[in-house]
Amino acid sequence: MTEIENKTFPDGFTWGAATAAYQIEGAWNADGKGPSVWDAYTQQKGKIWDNDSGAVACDHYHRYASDVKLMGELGLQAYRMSISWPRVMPEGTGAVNQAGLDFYDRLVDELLEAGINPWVTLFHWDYPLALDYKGGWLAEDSPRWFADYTKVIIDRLSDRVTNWITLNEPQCFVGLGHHQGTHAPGHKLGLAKALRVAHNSLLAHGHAVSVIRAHSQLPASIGWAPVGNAYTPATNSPADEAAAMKAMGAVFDNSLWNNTWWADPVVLGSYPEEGLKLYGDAMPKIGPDDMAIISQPIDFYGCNIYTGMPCRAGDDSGFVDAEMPSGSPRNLFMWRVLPEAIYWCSKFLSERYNLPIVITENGVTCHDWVSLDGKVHDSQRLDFMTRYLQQLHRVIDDGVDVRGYFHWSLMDNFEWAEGYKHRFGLIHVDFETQQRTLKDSASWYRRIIDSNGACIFDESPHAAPQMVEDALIQ
Ligand code: GCO
Repeated sequence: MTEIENKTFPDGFTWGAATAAYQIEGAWNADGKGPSVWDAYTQQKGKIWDNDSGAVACDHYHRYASDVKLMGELGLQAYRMSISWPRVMPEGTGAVNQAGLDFYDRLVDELLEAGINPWVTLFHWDYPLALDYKGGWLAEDSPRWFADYTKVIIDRLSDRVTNWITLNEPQCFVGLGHHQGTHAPGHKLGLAKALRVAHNSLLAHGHAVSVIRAHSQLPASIGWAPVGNAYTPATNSPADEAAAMKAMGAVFDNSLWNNTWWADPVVLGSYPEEGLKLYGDAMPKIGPDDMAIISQPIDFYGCNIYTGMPCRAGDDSGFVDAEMPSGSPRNLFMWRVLPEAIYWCSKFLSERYNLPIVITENGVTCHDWVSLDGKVHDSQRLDFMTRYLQQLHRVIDDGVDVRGYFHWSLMDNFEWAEGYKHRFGLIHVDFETQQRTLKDSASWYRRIIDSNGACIFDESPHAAPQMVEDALIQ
């Protein structure tokens, strides 16, 4: 890397960590909560690794106060959390469960008291089961159901919460949940119906943006958090760089894994031509006002970036996958560890959509356990974070407006179809005893936050745990 002039991140840059309700809360049927599609899906044998579920998970519902204290020890400025729709509206529509709302009320207060800014995701996949029985995201009413739920949340929390994220990774809950059928609710719909689900979820996003704008008690900042589908150029030749950009704008046949099918409607107000051609007859009917509803202006583009796909220029000015050397680094999911993914994807999204970017998730799953010395030495996570943040700094240096970074995840949690196989946390959780242990990466992240990122260029991540421990003891 060439000499860096300004090593810190921009003033006001937000440093946070993220979680999602179903992955940490547990208390799946406490205090009037209704079941979600994940509660039902995890009860079917053979769907989840080790047949596990989020019924207890990190028991955060009961331990939120001590968890917020740990966030304080980490020095977090912001915390991205999600709300469980069926905890608040057990049937998905109609009756509101006050006890469920009270939980989020207490959590938000606790965060604010600790000086941590809550960023609230309205939908991170735990859809009310009762609504799935009524047709779920395929139903014509589904966008309105989401708008009504959003109104309940805004009425209750928008006197304190100002940062809102509508949907998390529609590519996943539509693609995996409604097309491939490997996530809840496990529907294997054909492409035409899956595209209808996609369209309804985009309408739901648009309605939610309008509801937040109309009813928020404080000025709101609104975004969403799709997957950042990253491609990186195999070499630094202009042709390969153009190929990577092209790949990030592409739509692929019979697949919902792309950036633009989702984001073009939301930001630009129309589906990408390439997708319209590819999907052809499978396209849902689009109502006359739909695109205007979907493209309500948002304030930031949140995106979740973990991995990427190297590619190079093809013969026909297109792109082709590029081989990586055998044995190149991968995480436990076998996703490539590719720090440049965060550089190229942020660059692409910023050029195409011209919105401030917030990295709403980035992290790595490693083999973490509590060592004989009682600590968790997750050195690969420290290294991963340092490399990705260096690339994020690089893209900011190139002029891209990136406003924040949320590490996934605050703590080890229920990793969807993978159960508890994968640990993504800065905090280790013993799921038997619910004992929390700050990993070495938690200390390094604290150091990063305290130095506004500068330490990633001139300190060794591996010295950080001891340094922070010494500082805390003094
Ligand atoms: C997702 C979700 C998170 C995951 C994380 C690691 O991206 O799938 O937003 O809930 O846990 O991404 O896979």
